[in-house]
Amino acid sequence: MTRRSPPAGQVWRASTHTAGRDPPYSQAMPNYRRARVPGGSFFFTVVTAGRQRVLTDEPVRLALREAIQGVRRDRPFQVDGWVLLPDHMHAIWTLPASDHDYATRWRLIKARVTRQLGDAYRHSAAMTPRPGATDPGSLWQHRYWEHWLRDDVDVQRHLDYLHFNPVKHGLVSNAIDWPWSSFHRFVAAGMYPRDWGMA
Ligand code: NI
Repeated sequence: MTRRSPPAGQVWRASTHTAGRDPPYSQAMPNYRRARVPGGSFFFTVVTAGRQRVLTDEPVRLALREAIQGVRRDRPFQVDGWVLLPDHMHAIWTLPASDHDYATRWRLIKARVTRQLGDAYRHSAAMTPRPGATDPGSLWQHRYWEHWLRDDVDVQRHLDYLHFNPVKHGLVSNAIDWPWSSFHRFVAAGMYPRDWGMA
């Protein structure tokens, strides 16, 4: 089963910005095929407050995983790809048909993570208080970037971008060497060769 596009004429929120430029390499694209729910797919970039490099800390990773699981129970969505970098993350989600409320999902996920980490991170510079706010602030930048993926080719292009990201940011020289990435799941499924995405 291949991915279906949203119904003709359906209006999705236009993207404000995307980091999805063509990756700087010319290897063959993997064959991206999987069962997909018939909703819209989106690419996201979410950044920590003050670009603090805390996202790959174990407590943050665990809080994030728990938050996603918790939010998905009430508001399902499919995670197609994910990469955690120290100060930001990229994700590709597919939402159920006729549901494009990713904004609520992200708001809940971000709030859960911030709340969960309160004790550990509350007094750290990682949480930037909002001006005039009485709460301890958020672990996250308020704004994030989203981009609707119009078809399989677009999804695949953004998966490549996402999986190449640790190399792009100079953290590793091979995609396979970055532990916090859905790349490993794709390699296991035979969708990328192990040596894909070398600097
Ligand atoms: Ni990035």
